[in-house]
Formats: sequence, structure tokens, C-alpha cells
Amino acid sequence: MFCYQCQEAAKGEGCTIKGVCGKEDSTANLQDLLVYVTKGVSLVTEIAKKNSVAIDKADKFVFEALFVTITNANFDDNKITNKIIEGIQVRDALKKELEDKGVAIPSLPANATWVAESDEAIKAKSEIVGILTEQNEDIRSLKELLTYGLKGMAAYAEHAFNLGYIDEKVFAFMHKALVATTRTDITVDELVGLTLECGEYGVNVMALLDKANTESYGNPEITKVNIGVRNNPAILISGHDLKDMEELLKQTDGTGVDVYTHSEMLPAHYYPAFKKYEHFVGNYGNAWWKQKEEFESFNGAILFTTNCIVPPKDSYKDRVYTTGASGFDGCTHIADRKDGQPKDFSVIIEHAKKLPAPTEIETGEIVGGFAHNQVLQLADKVVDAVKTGAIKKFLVMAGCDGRMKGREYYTDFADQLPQDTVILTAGCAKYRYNKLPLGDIGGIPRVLDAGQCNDSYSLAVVALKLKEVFELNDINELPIAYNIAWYEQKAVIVLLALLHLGVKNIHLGPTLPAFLSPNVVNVLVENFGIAGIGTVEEDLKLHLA
Ligand code: FS2
Ligand code: SF4
Repeated sequence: MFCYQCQEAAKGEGCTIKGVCGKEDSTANLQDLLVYVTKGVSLVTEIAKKNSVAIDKADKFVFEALFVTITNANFDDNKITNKIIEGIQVRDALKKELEDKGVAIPSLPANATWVAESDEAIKAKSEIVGILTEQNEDIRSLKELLTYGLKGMAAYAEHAFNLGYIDEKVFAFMHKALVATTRTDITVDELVGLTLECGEYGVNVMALLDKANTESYGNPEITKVNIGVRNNPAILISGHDLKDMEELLKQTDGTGVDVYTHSEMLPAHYYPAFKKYEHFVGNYGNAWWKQKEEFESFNGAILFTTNCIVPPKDSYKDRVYTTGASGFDGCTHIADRKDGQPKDFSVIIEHAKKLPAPTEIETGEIVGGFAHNQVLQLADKVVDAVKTGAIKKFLVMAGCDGRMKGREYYTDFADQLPQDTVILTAGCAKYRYNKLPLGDIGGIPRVLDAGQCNDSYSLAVVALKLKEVFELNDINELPIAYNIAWYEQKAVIVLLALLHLGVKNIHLGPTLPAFLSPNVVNVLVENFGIAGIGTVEEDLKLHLA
């Protein structure tokens, strides 16, 4: 195996024996093969599209498959193998339709012709299609940067799709970009161009998901979320998928089973449509990487709707369920929706009924719900505070959390910011500082949480609005600094989206991606002012200058 797609890549270079995330060598290889086959699906899809063959199954396959390969989403070799076989079937069905129409299919790369003859053949192939097959370090770096952006895009496209929202142009870009990564003659300049274009479609897919979420469940509003517990059996729901959230709340209503959110599902509390459920109690615990302790003390059943899974301990593994793109060998998987019917969560609900209530680990409330609609309602207040000097600077500290010790930097940075600064956040990065007593500025909390990582889109909408109000020519003239934390590939698409919107001088930590070669880092530094992080003291000076 060789994997360097996330921030925790071993030695800052890549995992080669087993993932720091817990991914086994066989799983990593199968994920490489799934990406390889997915590129083959896109190669044939491009031809099918030109010849008016329906490609909706291929669109769906591509975003599902890429999502499965995101860091710590799916550790189930059987599920990944089935997806590889499904990809070949989708691809070959398109070929058959083309042949039936009399279309001559040109000679294609092996991605589009390889067939899985046996389990042994799948294993053998999975060992020779990894990232390192691309010899040129810069081309490899750019191909992977693009692929990781697409993985993030795929995750957001899938959540939107689950709510009935699609953007065919996003799918078309995914196919085009995947095909480009199969080319052996592609240049650095072409890949840089595609990477920037990826950011454009990143904005589009986040806007689509924002529309899907807000039209389905209302605009997030300022909300106090309980972090204590009640004395009922319960289900803890993690991940990002709001359709799963809705269906679980409906199916648990009146059963005596409470529902709590974990990590990135916290922002579900901000949506009006979910507030009506009396049994939707609060948020339990912190960011994803603390799940070993927190799932132990939660006592109830746990549902993963997406990443981030930490391989579960035996002591609670039987209480863990997965659905959608997520999977873990030995955990029960809740099947996909069929024929427009909701998923059936009865098995986890019945299990939860037999389990003890959660053990309290903290009490109190956290405040969030500052997505674009809510912030724009407060715009006058915010603009006044900037004009009077009550707010001197906004710090965008969105992104991911992770277990690396160096991430204490973000707690210290937030804690030491002066009283006339406001943190704008989204994603699970917030758990590094959202329980600190940072206070407010004239009623505006000093940490404004827009929601999940995809709600970084909201932060961009707010920035663009402020640019308009202050009649500025450039988004970079605003008193906003970007100190972003990353972990997995959704942060990659968020970063590319911000670059597309013209944001410069983003600081990215706790370490720069292992998949960026020195030359690619130079391109990002020279054109966008991207930089890593320094010490808290240095960075406070830098960002507040
Ligand atoms: Fe956090 Fe994990 Fe949201 Fe990432 S819960 S690192 O998936 O996408 O952010
Ligand atoms: Fe390593 Fe991250 Fe890849 Fe897991 S996803 S194998 S931790 S680089």
C-alpha cells in the first residue's frame, strides 16, 4: 500500500504498512483499484454522453465510489470489492449500449478494459494500480490533488443527491477530470488548470448542497445545543448526511429512544425542521477522533452516516452501525433506500431500546447556527461593530480536527486572540475551541459556527456580502484572515473552492499535505500565498497585523 491522502500520513510522507487511520494494506489497495475502475467508468461515460446514451447510473456510481475511498469512511473489503465489480458492470453496460447503437469504441486505457475474473485477480490487480505508478513526482502530486478534490466533491454531491438535488455539470466535470488523470501525456499546466477548475465546481457543489439542505430543512438559525444527557436509551448519529438524520428522527419518534449527534452532525440541531423532535436531545462529545472514549461511555447504539470512523474497540463494536458510503467489517450496515422508500432503521432502534442510557460526560450548552442567512440577518450589527472598531478582525478557522498533538495550536490560538476578534468556523475544527469561554462582542458571539465542513460555503457568502457592503474591489481587502485546519479530502475541495473565489494568503495546518510536491507547493505559494502555520505567537502577530 501507499497512501498519502490525509493530514495524518505516516511521517508526513505516506502510510506504507498500515494506515494511521487504521486502514489495512488490503483495504488501501482495494480502494486504489476502486479509483482505477472509476476512472474507467468515466472514460466510457464520456463516449456514451457524446452518443446520447443515458449516463445517470454512471454519474451515481462515480460519486458513490469516490466517497467510499475518502479517509476513514469505509474499511470493509467486501463492500469495496462489490463496488469494484459494480463499476465494471456499469462500464460494460454502457459499452454494450454503444455497440448496440453501432458506435465504434476507440482503444481505451486499461482502466476501461480490465475485468475482474476472480478474487485472486482482483487482489493481484489491486497491488499494481497504486499512486506510485505515476513516476513523475509533480504530475503525481497534481493528479492526486485533483483526485482528492473530486473525492470531496463526490461526498457533497452524494448528500445533495440524497435530498433530490443534482447538478449534471458537476458530474460532467468529475468525469472529465477523472479521464484527465488517466492521460500519460498530460502536462503540469493542464493539471494546474483542472485543479483550479475543480475549485469552481467545488463552489457549485457546496452551493447545491446548501440549497438542498436549506430548502429541505429550513435555514439554520441561532441555537443553543444541550451537551448533557437524559435518562433514556439512545442512538448517537455521526457523519454528515441530513437525509439519514431526518429518517432516523422520524423512525425513533415515540419509541422511547433519544437521539444525540456526534462530531460533524452537531449542526443538524440548527435546522428548524429537526427542532420539533422532543427526543432530539443534544450533542454528545467532541470531534471524531475522540470516539473511542466517548462511544464507550455513550452506552447506546451508534450510527455512522459517513466518515470519520475510528476502528471500533471490541467493547462497543456490536453497537456500531454504518450506512451510505461508510462501512466497517463486522458492523451491521443499514441498506440504501429502494424505490423511493426511506431506509429502514428498525434494527438499530430495537437494539438501542435494550441498551442503558448515556453516561453524562459534560453539561451545559454550545451555541451555533451562524450560516449565511442568519449572519446576514445580523449584518447591520456586524457592520456597525466593524465600523466602530468593536470588531477588528475575523479569523476563518474552519476545517477539520484530528488527533495530532500539534493541533493544540488551534485551541491556544483561539484562546489568545484579542477580545476584538471573531472566529468564523465550520467543520469539526471547531471542537478545538467551541467550549472555551470566549464571550461575545455586543451580543455577537466570538465563535460563529456556520455548520458542517461544506457550510464553509456560508462563510464565503458572508465574505462576499461584506465585500459588497464595504464597497471593496477585492475579497482580500476585508479584515478577514484564514487559518484553516485540514484532515481529509473534503477539506481539499473547500480549499480549492476558496482559491477559486480569489481568497489569498490561506494558512493551512497543522502540516501541509504530504501529496504536495515541493514544486506544487511553490505554485501555490507564488500564485495564492498559501502557507503553513508557525507558533501561536508568530501567527497571532501575522494575522492581526
Ligand atoms: Fe471532520 Fe471528518 Fe467534515 Fe471531515 S468529521 S474530518 O469528515 O468532513 O470535517
Ligand atoms: Fe494514512 Fe491517511 Fe491514507 Fe489512512 S487515509 S492510510 S492515515 S494517509
